[in-house]
Amino acid sequence: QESGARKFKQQHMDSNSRHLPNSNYCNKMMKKRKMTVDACKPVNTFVHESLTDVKAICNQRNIRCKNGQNNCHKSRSSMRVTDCRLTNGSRHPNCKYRTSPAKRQIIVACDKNRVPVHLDA
Ligand code: PAX
Repeated sequence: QESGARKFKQQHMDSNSRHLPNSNYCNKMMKKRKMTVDACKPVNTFVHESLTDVKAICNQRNIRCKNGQNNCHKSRSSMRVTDCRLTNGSRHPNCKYRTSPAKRQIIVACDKNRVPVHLDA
C-alpha cells in the first residue's frame, strides 16, 4: 500500500469507536496516532465509519479541492466524525486538544488508486 493511503488511515480513521468520545479522546488519539511528535498538528478530524464506506467516497464525482486540484470527492451521506482542535496556549510537547463530535458530509482527496490520501473538509 502506498504511503499516502497508509498515512490517511493512521491520521483520520477510527472506525471502531462506538460511543461518543469523552473529553480526553483527542489528547489520547492525537498522541497515539503520532500527530504530536515534531509539533502539535493544529486541527485533525477522525472518521468513525468503516474504511469501505470512506473509500467509497472516491467514487463520487470529482470536485475542486481547497488547493485548486480537482481530485476531491464529497460523501453522499453525513458521517460520524470527531474534530480535534489544539487549545490556545497549548505548547509542544504538551499538545492539548478540544474534542468536538459531529455528524456531517466530509470531503476527501483521492489518489490514482482511488483511495483517500487527504481530508479537505
Ligand atoms: P495533508 O498533508 O494535507 O495531505 P491531512 O489531510 O492529514 O494531510 P504528502 O506526501 O503526505 O505530503 N494530496 C493532497 N493534499 C491536498 N489537496 C489535494 N487535492 C491533495 N491530493 C493529494 C496528505 C497528502 O495528500 C496529498 C498531499 O500532498 C499529502 O501528501 O489541512 C491541513 C491538515 O489538517 C487536516 C487536513 C490536513 O491534514 P488544510 O489546512 O491544508 O486543509 N484537517 C483540516 C482536518 O483533519 N480536519 C479539518 O477540519 C481541517 C480544517
